[in-house]
Amino acid sequence: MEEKIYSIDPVTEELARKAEKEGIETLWDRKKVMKTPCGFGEQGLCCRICAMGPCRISPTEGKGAQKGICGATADVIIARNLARMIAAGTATHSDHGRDIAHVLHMAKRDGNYKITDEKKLLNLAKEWEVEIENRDIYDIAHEVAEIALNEFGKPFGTLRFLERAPEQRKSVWEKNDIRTGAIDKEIATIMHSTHIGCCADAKDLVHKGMRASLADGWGGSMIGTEFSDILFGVPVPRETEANLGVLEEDQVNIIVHGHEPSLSEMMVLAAEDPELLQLAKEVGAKGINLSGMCCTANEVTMRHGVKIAGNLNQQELAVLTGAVEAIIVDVQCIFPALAPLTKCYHTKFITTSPKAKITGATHMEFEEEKALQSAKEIVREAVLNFKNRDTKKVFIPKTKSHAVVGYSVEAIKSQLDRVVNSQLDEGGTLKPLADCIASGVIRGAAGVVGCNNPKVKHDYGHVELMKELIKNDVIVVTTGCAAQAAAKAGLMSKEARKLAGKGLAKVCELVDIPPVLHMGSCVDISRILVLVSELAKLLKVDISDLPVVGAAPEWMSEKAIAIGTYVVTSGIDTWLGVVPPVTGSDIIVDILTNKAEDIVGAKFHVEPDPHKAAQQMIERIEEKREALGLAT
Ligand code: SF4
Ligand code: MSK
Repeated sequence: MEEKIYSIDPVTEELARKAEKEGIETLWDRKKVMKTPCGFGEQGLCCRICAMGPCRISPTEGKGAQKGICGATADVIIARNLARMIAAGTATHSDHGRDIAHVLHMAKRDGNYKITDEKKLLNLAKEWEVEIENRDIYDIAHEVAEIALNEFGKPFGTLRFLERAPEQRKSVWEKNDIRTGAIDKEIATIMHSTHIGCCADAKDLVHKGMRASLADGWGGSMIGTEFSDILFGVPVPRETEANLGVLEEDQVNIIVHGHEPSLSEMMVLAAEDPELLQLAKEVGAKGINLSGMCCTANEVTMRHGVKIAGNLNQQELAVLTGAVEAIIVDVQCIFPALAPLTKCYHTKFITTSPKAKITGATHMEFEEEKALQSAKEIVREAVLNFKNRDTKKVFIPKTKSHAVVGYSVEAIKSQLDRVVNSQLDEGGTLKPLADCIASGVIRGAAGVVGCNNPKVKHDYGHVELMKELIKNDVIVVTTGCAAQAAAKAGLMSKEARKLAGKGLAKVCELVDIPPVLHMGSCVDISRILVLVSELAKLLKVDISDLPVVGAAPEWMSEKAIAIGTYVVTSGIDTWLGVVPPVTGSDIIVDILTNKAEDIVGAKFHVEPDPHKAAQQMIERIEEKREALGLAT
């Protein structure tokens, strides 16, 4: 049989082989059946916004349909599609943020959800001018939560978190009318403007997309991150392991998959419940082994060291091990394919969110009012399923990697304090990092984020790009499935310092960090925004002046489009490894990859080869250094 190479990850390859042997289909098989993707769709040239269509525009100028039935041009159709993708991504992250704000609003001293980080709450209360003197901490929390919830629908004003950006950036937004208002309003405006017969100006639609994207990064995502830290703790460096080798043959294996920590935090507690551990023993298991997948894994590994089972493309492979008693999901990035697949094994596929019911799954609604009890009921199901495991089908690959995770901005600062000269510097700032960048010991920083996509060899884009960057003294911060690729490839271990250039390796040794820093889940890209804002303020420049770049080498989701857009709109050049569906419009391509720079000081670059992308990113970093007059 012809050997297909899907991944650079040996575990993924081993399990893909098992799937082939057992006649089980995976995403790679379905991709193959898809054959050549639709050329119209690939270039963004189809519109099905109204029932006069669908309309598709010929990619050849002067030949075939050049306009939709309503007269919309290719530029307008592509701009509308792009704006809708941004709106969908923004809605998804922001609804996550809203849910977490609701959880803070219901937190109470004797409840399941409590305040873990009072300091972070009080800092935010001060930032938002909430009275804190002589008040119960829970009253303060509820008021702060209510203010956050109003950010979604307030009739007037701009988003509060935009104030965290440096003054120069705020002026750019002000000048270009990109200071975003209420989160829901920005999303609704895009849905309105892209309706048949409304906005038909491609440039203006991209502008609307840029403004809405800020409602993601500086709105819903930032609320998600801040409030999760307040509720569940600010991440600090901790050890973990990554890849499907974290599954245990003699334990009940439970995988939490999805995004919101309100569920996964309770699952962590439930998996430690003495009664359920006893039950596990009674069914013949040595314990309960909880691990995570996709961004839920990032949330619980950053705060508890829960092991990372894998990233997006590995969700089916987890079931294929035959050793998973239950895969528990909430929202986003969950393949519906898990429903038929789990029927081939004993694995229970349990959905928990009213927002993401999946035909063929068992739905056990997670009720936040009785969160721990709900979580325990779900874990009990998994434990009782252990006896149904078919040992003949079990194959757990041995490979797993060691990683250090948990680099919140606060954690990075406290690591940097190790090199602070107490007579010269105050601690608790990013100044040592700014100094290292200014002196050229570290040339710059890159945020490498985003998904897996079967158009790219699994993890190849992430890992090769990161390796090339650190080799050239560019420190890498990462989130999402990219972070998990790095963890599996060993780039988050201290040994990875030997892959770094001399300057970066020295800094990593002094500060005791790996060269690739795990900053969390996709919503935690807001941590990167806070980090670059503080760096820019320290160096007294705009974010767009910093020798800082971004990349999403294997992106696939609408969320990733929203992220890329807010990163560019925040002033950071962003490299995409997968071509977005906009190439049918020269005008849109020109705005995104060229003119955006005149507006927001940054633009998109598209480069599928990670080595070439790394070189381009390094050149960009060097250009920015030169413009700032930093050491060559
Ligand atoms: Fe066709 Fe215009 Fe309707 Fe789109 S909105 S489907 S281009 S008629
Ligand atoms: S989980 S959005 S595949 S990073 Fe956030 Fe991974 Fe992309 Fe989902």
